[in-house]
Amino acid sequence: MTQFEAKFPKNFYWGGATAANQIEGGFDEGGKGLSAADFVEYIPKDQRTKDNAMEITSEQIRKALSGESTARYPKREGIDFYHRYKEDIALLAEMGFTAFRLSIHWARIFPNGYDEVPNEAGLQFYDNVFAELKKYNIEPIVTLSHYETPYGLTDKYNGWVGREVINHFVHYAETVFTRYKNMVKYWISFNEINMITISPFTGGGVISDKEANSMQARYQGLHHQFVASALATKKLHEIIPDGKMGCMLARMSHYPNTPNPADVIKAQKDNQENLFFTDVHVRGEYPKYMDRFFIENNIEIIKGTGDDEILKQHPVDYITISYYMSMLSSASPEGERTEGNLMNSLKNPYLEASEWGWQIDPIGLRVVLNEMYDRYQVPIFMVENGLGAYDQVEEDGSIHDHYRIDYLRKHIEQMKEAVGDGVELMGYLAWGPIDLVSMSTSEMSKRYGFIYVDKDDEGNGSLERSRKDSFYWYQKTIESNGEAL
Ligand code: BGP
Repeated sequence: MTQFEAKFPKNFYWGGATAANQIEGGFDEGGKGLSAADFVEYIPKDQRTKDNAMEITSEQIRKALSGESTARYPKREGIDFYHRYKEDIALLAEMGFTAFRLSIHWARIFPNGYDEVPNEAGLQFYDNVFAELKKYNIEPIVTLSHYETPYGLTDKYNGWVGREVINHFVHYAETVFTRYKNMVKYWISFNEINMITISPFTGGGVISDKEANSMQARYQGLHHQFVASALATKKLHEIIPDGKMGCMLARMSHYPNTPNPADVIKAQKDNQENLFFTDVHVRGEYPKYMDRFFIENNIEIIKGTGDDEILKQHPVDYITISYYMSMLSSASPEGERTEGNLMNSLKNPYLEASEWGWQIDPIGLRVVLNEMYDRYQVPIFMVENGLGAYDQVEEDGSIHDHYRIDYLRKHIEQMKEAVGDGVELMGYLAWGPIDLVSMSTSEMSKRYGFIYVDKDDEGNGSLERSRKDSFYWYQKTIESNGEAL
């Protein structure tokens, strides 16, 4: 047997990924309007489980707007990237980043979402950020909406269930493509587009208790996002000829809990329901297997004239995914479940879990990359992967996050194997390269960063940045193009 050694390609992008609402702060500065993301912190902790999937009620929204309920943790200043972006980008450059994923806060550009004229101060902020990245030759990978539906669109249309939101999104996309056409080549339409079907307010600014049939609202809103993404792709190719549009899926890979065929078909169905999103984005049409799902869930997608043609004519140029864990599918309701936040699944006896119950499966990443590349034959960009963990700051200020290094090393090793298996992989962006506000907990203690930020769950702290052990490890990983792990 010939020894085969997999290697990352020379032009492989290395970096990290963030989201405006989780790093910027500048909550109401520079003309920014309210965003759905600004309300997530008002969702009580006990509502943050897979069953409730972080639903927020119209009453909770009313109390948040009236000031009756104070935020659990003010995301108002995030980690203050809005004022510290130069210092932060210099730290990313010190690690050797060649790419950095961020989102444009839609409500900075169109404060209500439906405004005609863009907010110049908002546009100027991202001019400055992209110029800073360019100084260090760091390629921006820009998400148009990272759970950041402007609240004005919720107020006016109940978010993405309103078909009018398509035009407002396309107007926003056209505005930023035009403004940043010489600065940004790689774009992503919606972060984890599957989220609107799991948590409609987070994923699409939709308040479920305002809709008669929540499942109908979720998948109708999703349809509008599919059409909006395809129309934005059309605009992108017109405005930035070498611009690339990616879709983004939280890949929730499922294994059958046992070899029992009943578990196997359940896993196949669970995987189809997840790959459905990339099927539409890449193949440009709804897959047949979803017809049954829609009938069983009383969903009837109302399409506009020409929607099918738009989807078919404007597929994405590349696929991006987040991958954190794998899950199990079982035909029977029994079985020990993990205690994790959001994605509590059956416990896989072969896997360790993070402190938040997310089951750590590096080989699963190789499985996912192989299956998706084989299914679609378009380049794939890993735009989120990482370990949320409690970090301990030692007396001397050092942070020995060997557990994070171990998690990342194992996933990078498997990615390399996937490249060896023939997968066209564009790059790897670790989630949260600098500690930021957790999406599902709205807290700081679930830390992902190579860079520590002095801020706790109550919002206390100096915001001072410091390098963890993983900072230096990742620096070497990048320098060696993934050889020195
Ligand atoms: C993904 C989101 C990111 C990020 C990540 C980690 O779903 O795209 O925004 O938050 O999850 O999740 P959490 O912050 O809840 O640990």
